[in-house]
Amino acid sequence: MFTLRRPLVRYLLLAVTIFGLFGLLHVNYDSATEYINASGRLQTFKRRVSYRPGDPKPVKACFVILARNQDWRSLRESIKHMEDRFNHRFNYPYVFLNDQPFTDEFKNMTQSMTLADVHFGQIGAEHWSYPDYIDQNKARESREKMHKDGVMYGGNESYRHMCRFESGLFFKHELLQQFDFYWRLEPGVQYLCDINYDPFLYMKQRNIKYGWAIGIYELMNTVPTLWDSVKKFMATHPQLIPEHNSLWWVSRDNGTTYNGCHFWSNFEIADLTFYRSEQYTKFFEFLDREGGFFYERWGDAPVHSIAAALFLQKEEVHWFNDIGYYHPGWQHCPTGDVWKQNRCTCDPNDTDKTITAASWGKCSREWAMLPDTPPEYRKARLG
Ligand SMILES: Nc1nc2c(ncn2[C@@H]2O[C@H](COP(=O)(O)OP(=O)(O)OP(=O)(O)O)[C@@H](O)[C@H]2O)c(=O)[nH]1
Ligand SMILES: *[C@@H]1O[C@H](CO)[C@@H](O)[C@H](O)[C@H]1NC(C)=O
Ligand SMILES: *[C@@H]1O[C@H](CO)[C@@H](O)[C@H](O)[C@H]1NC(C)=O
Ligand SMILES: *[C@@H]1O[C@H](CO)[C@@H](O)[C@H](O)[C@H]1NC(C)=O
Ligand SMILES: *[C@@H]1O[C@H](CO)[C@@H](O)[C@H](O)[C@H]1NC(C)=O
Ligand SMILES: *[C@@H]1O[C@H](CO)[C@@H](O)[C@H](O)[C@H]1NC(C)=O
Ligand SMILES: [Mg+2]
Repeated sequence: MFTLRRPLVRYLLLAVTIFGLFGLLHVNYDSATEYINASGRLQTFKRRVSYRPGDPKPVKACFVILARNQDWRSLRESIKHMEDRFNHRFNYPYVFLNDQPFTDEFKNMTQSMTLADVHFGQIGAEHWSYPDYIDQNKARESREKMHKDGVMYGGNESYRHMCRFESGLFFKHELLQQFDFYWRLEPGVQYLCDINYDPFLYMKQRNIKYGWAIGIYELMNTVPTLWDSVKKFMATHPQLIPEHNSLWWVSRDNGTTYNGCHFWSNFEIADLTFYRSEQYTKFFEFLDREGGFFYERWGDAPVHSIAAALFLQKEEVHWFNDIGYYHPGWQHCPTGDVWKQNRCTCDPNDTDKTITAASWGKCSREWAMLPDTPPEYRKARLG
């Protein structure tokens, strides 16, 4: 009798201990779900209560960080902001990518900033090198000329591989295959307001493919012939372009010229099915063949943005107007009740920093003027 009960007691104790540990973790994270609301009162965040190890996430999503080993210091700043303002409640994993192997120092110094899962991946040479049809002498000469002409990053070779990778290749990395959505994070950025809900879920539920915070003009001397190539693509692939798209935002003359507007892709939340689509794949392959990633200095921001304008309807693109965000150069800062409620620390009236308060923010402001898609043409389920 006695010998029979003993193991049972042991198992019970073990079970109680394990559940107790989970319970402790649960309580710890739970306490972080309180926030000060607009009336200055402590309120409990009710949407997603807390994280426990092993909990399924509502969306298969991650942060993607392209970085060099020496970037760990400024990345700690970015991750700290992301965790404090958002991710300590949601624990979405981080995927770090690099064309070089990550050092132990980089891994330690970034991993220790979050409780979420982290993955470190190296980019294969085939995604960070010259396609065989690129004339590397011509590419070098054009870098020298652009450098002489004072084009920003005009003489920079690695910057071009970075832009090409971010334009059409990052989502092909093996580590990203398990994810449906991603949020791009860069070194040295700041999140300036609390984010009390899940932007991934917000997008998924509304069939939104692309989310942005800052819209801005491009330096046109980095993309002198990009629009010529886009026009060639439009002419040769009309079947890929829906009738009611967002073209107006990037071209006010029905496709004749590019006005330079683009979403500043250092902040970007996207449904990866957009990038993995036949439309986007053909678009990137076409542009890659045109050579402008190397003979000019095409950025991933105008490439993503023009694709969104061509292939997506207004309702499939979302301005996260409520997310306060700073990348060196500019910030987006919400106003009014959102500013108060989300405990923003930025100044929306600072015309030197806040994009919508400055003349360079015309692109952001004009997004609201883009006509709604007529209901009978809408692809998006709004809800
Ligand atoms: N692994 C790797 N990452 C890079 C390289 N160049 C840039 N990156 C990353 O690519 C992203 C964009 O590069 P940035 O240097 O931030 O370019 P930018 O945002 O246009 O310009 P600034 O932030 O103003 O310098 C960042 O996440 C960088 O860490 C590179 O050569 N190798
Ligand atoms: C703030 O929270 C209190 C409870 O702590 C609640 O009574 C009040 O309605 C909330 N105010 C707003 C604006 O949400
Ligand atoms: C990184 O962390 C590991 C494990 O904790 C440790 O052994 C190693 O010395 C650390 N390396 C650096 C460069 O910090
Ligand atoms: C190239 O651009 C990167 C930014 O992506 C910068 O950190 C680096 O110093 C530049 N290199 C040169 C040689 O200008
Ligand atoms: C815009 O351009 C398209 C294709 O070039 C053409 O079919 C359409 O009629 C034009 N619309 C207007 C308003 O000019
Ligand atoms: C910005 O300016 C407006 C108009 O002057 C003012 O009402 C508002 O309080 C200011 N916002 C902040 C956060 O300072
Ligand atoms: Mg940057």
